[in-house]
Amino acid sequence: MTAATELVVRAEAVAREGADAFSGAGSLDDLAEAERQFLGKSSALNEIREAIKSVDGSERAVVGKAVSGARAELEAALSARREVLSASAAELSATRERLDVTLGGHEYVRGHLHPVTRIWRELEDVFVGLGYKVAEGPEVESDWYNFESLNFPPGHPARAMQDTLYVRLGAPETVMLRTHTSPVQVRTMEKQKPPIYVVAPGRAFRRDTLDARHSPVFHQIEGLAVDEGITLGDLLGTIEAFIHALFGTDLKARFLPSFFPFTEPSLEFAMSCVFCRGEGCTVCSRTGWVELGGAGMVDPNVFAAVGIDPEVYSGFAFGFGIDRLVQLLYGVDHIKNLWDGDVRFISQF
Ligand code: 2NL
Repeated sequence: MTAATELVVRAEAVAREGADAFSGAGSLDDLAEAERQFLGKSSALNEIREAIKSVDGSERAVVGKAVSGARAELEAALSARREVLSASAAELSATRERLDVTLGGHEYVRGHLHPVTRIWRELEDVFVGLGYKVAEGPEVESDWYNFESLNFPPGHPARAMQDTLYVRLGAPETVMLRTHTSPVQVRTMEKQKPPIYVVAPGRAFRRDTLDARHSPVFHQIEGLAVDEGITLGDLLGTIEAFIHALFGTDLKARFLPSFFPFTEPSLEFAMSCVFCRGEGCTVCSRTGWVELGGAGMVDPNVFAAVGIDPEVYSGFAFGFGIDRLVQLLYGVDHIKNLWDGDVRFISQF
């Protein structure tokens, strides 16, 4: 066998071997590896082409033709196999990576405001609608703002009524957690000349033992109107207007005489029961009424304490508990349920 014939035979063998390797490749990666082996720089076919130089001139063409024939055969087999493997790879990823957008996702659980926050804001809205401003102040107060200015003289028994939580700061019993939000109104009257129409919602603190309706931390809203010619009639009308705005115009307001050091005269007010609309039910103990809070005409001593002339101005003030109102509206049997941070309870409202 001449050298040329031997090269031709080798080229044909390489073409067969390569075509088999290509059609046997199980993946595109395997195919790329086979391509390197049979068509790459250091492939057997390249070696054969290099070897042409050692063949007689007259026989080179035969070998060259065999090499390019083998190359064409290999390339055809390669591209045929590549087509098959690419198609099945695409099909595989279409099944494996399919995203079913109709499946839906994880539920997004949306929270809501605490019912006390919500009622607090609704109350603010009602009073803003009546022309009042909303005021805030410190929760730690001095004796002056919490008691003295509000006509509780030192040693007055009404101070004992308030079950004050004192703060260990300065002289004994001079710094305390505010027992009501009235200090905010006093601060407003000191800063600002009448006319004053202000509400002070906020946290207040008393040394109460926790029971179904009392918590040492509670929320109240107080209102204050100071102007020329303010009368008890304005107070009664304002309370009625707020009850109508919040609960409906079919509900009535009721007033009873009472006592507070900072108002004279003083009264307590009730409204028709929101559940039976005054007919009598278990919520209102069949009376048709629910107690709301206290109110009265600002005592002249309070005006004197803040430098407002009681001969020129008069005013009324009122206050009631926000937590109590929430308990009533939602039928919360124990106040601790509002505050022990159990979202399963709060999410009901
Ligand atoms: C209640 C009773 C009340 C006031 C609060 C007040 C404030 C000033 C002057 C006079 Cl600066 N009065 N506030 C008056 C009467 C009653 O609250 O039962 N609160 C929960």
